[in-house]
Amino acid sequence: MRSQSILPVLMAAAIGHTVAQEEERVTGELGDAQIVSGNPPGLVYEAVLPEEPWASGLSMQGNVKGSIVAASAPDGVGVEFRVRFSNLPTSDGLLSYHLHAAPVPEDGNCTQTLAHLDPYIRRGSPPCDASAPETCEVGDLSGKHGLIDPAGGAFEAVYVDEFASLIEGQGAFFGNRSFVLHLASDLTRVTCANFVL
Ligand SMILES: *[C@@H]1O[C@H](CO)[C@@H](O)[C@H](O)[C@H]1NC(C)=O
Ligand SMILES: *[C@@H]1O[C@H](CO)[C@@H](O)[C@H](O)[C@H]1NC(C)=O
Ligand SMILES: [Cu+2]
Repeated sequence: MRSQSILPVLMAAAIGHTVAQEEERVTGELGDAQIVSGNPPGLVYEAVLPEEPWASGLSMQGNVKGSIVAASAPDGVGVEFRVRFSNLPTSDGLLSYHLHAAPVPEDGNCTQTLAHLDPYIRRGSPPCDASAPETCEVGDLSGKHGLIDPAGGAFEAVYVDEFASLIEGQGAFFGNRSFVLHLASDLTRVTCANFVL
């Protein structure tokens, strides 16, 4: 008897959930990001954070150290990212990081890297749904693969992003661009670096 009375409630809840998810699906003006296959085997780019802080009023003990190594995935489908940061600021909450559209200029100014790498014109708001990464900005690495909890001061992650490209000429190509590390709370740009082959 009990199960009979509860079943309609469960069904209604499930249907309501599905409808809500469909209504909220936000993707790019040019549609979902396409999975990139054919990334050339053995190709490796690296972005190493600078020694000198690009500081923006943060009370940091020296600069964040670290790098992102980006290599073609073994099967060519997407790019494998190896992310390592240390000396992270521990008093400003979570951190985010993204591939940005423009490179860092000579003077190290992270503002000049412009916005996220976003070839499908999705934009950063509302936040990316990590369970549907094809709907996210290609450059929103922490949106798709996780924010940084700086507790302990260090962070490491290894993952494949299927939508990033190491094929020159494609919109999702980032080998001539940069990444930026931000405070997740207000998007303050903490530090940034260029990818180099
Ligand atoms: C960095 O670039 C931005 C945008 O061009 C500019 O407003 C800002 O003054 C620059 N900051 C520094 C420290 O040069
Ligand atoms: C980087 O390369 C892409 C594709 O090859 C190109 O469209 C873009 O303009 C380049 N960006 C910069 C900042 O050089
Ligand atoms: Cu960013």
